[in-house]
Amino acid sequence: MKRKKFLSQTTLGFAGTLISPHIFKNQVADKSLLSKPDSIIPYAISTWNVPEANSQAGKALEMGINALDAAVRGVAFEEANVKNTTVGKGGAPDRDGNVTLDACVMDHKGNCGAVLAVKNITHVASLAKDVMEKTPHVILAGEGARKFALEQGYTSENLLTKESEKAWGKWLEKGNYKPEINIENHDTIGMLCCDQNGLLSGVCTTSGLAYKMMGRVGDSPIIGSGLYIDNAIGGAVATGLGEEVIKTVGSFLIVELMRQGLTPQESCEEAIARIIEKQKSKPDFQVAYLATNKSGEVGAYSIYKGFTYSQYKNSTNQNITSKSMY
Ligand code: SD4
Repeated sequence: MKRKKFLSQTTLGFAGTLISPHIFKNQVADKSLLSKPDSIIPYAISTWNVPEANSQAGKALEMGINALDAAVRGVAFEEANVKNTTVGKGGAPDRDGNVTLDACVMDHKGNCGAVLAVKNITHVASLAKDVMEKTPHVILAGEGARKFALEQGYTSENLLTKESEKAWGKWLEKGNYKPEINIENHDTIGMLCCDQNGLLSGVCTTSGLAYKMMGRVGDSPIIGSGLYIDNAIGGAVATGLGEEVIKTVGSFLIVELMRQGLTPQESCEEAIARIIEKQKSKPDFQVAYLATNKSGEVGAYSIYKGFTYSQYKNSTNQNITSKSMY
């Protein structure tokens, strides 16, 4: 659907919400979205080319593991992969040399958990799940999250590898900080899983932007920004410059657009358009979205080309190139 046409159509919808909060509820009452199809093919999709992580999640789903556990299991592979400098152990440090990790999870019931700026703990997605399941809270940050992890039996580790320390030392020679358009193979992992019961859950895990200011937290652990799930509708995840995702509450926006009837692809494109329309000139940053709906359709879109996503379905993992605005 063309953006102009979409906007004119939804104006009525937005006005409608003010008068009647039930207007979208009625749209969700579309039986095809709510009823359980006869045969459900489980699938896992992840931002970037992460074949091992995505396949591990996909295989877990095929074994009958639920969507949330499968996603946490899948991303754990990259969290432990020291060659991946954007997630988990081996993640790039902040400008003061601290590796701090962010993660969140959300399940099909709308339960969620998150940890922000955690030091010394590798498996922060699992820790976010523990926050969700074992505390009365949604978010634990910094030292409190680390302390909780140790109480739960997580191992304290030095997350700064020799390689990332060396790269940080090189960065310090100039110390110029500018978020770079990312066309790497690896980055923040946002993973969405649909299990054999047709239930959706998601996870987002990252070390955030390389050489960020100490204490900086991006979109990845913020429910609604880096990840959002509504099991009646679908789910979305984000990667790229978190500040821009937060300003437009990107993942929540995508799920709400799908609720109004847009496909995952149209919703991702509209969410990117919302970011771009606020820019005075062509942006010098990258943002990418990945989304799925209850029919199993998948959409992906980024500002600049270079974004790919992994999809595991029917025992096959593929790396798929996303469409982009530029
Ligand atoms: C952040 N969104 O901390 C993350 C980083 C990222 O691709 O996804 N980079 O802003």
